[in-house]
Amino acid sequence: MKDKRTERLIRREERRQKRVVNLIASENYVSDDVREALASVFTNKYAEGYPGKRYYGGNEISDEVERLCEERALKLFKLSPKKWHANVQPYSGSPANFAVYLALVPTGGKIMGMTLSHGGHLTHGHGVSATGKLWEQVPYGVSKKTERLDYAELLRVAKKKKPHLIVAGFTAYPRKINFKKFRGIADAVGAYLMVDMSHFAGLVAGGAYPSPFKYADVVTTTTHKTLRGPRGAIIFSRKSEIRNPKSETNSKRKIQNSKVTIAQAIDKAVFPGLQGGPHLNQIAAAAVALQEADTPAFKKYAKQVVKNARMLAEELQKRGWRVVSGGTDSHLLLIDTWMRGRGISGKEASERLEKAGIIVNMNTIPFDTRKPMDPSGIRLGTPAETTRGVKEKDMKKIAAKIDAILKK
Ligand code: DSN
Repeated sequence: MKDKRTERLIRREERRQKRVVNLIASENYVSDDVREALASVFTNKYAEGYPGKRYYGGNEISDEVERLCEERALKLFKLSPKKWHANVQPYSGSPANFAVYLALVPTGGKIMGMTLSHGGHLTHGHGVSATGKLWEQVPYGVSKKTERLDYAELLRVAKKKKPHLIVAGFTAYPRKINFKKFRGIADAVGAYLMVDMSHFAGLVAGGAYPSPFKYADVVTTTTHKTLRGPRGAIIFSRKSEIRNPKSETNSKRKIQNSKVTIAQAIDKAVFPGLQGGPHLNQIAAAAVALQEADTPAFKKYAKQVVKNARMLAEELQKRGWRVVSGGTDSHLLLIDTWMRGRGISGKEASERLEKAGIIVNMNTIPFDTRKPMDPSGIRLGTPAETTRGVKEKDMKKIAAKIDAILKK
């Protein structure tokens, strides 16, 4: 590289990534092939529009790569192209979620999403996000007693507030989600069901977590977490007609006419609604990752991710740490490091761990009494270390190390 300064930073980051134990639940290490596609000449090309309908010339190969990515996305999750469409253009998870609301929820309409401090995401309608400014969030959380979803309470909230769209799928909820129950709640109030599977998409692909596709109208996912691809996102949407806007209440803006399908409305919302030209290099890299995920080796990987997370949770529990909800069914766990003042704050815990080469993020726990910038817990995840070949026996050692570092 001619630019030595940037090259040095890249090399330093490469060394840092190799040196540390990475327990950030949303990170992973992509293959050389994914990186090759990401750094390919597709980065030079503009391709506003969709395959076959572009605003620029020279897109015959771009069309092929985007179609390939769409096909592989549907195939990986066993979706019929007659019923489902995959839009592979979203730059990342936030614009993907935003585009869905733009397509399906009238401005000022209601999005029922999990509150951030219980494990939701900013783009599930949080007040500081544009999704909470253009739309109104109907927040829900976990039960105080079980720290798990309480579906009866969710139904009560939905009936009272009548949201236009309900979001299931979280960033810090370690348990399985009952998508069938979410469907029932959405149907009871005539809402769309959107599942944001960004965190656990790779586990769904690998058969290690329930699939939301039977129940959801729309499924969004980033491609860079458990799915182990480049940064980016995909929106899967049904080819069924969008609901009749006449039935919409509390809306300041009517949405599309009822002959439009959910998939068409979402395509329009992504481009030209929200984004410009797609990042074709990112799409090419996602195509590579989707094929990698469609292999027996990836299935094994996904199952190992969950086994590793379970082992980490059990070992930390044995050593006296409180694991939120009592354990995990997925790739992540939340540790209550504060333990009502008997332990240390999440910030101190993450700083101590980082000094010892273990990278985690501080995290609020449900009903946290502390502030988000210095919360009561940390979030741990196993996707990245599992990619490096870590197994349960290694997790036992990592748990022992974490325990020793966090003890007062
Ligand atoms: N920032 C991601 C996470 O860490 O969960 C979500 O977008």
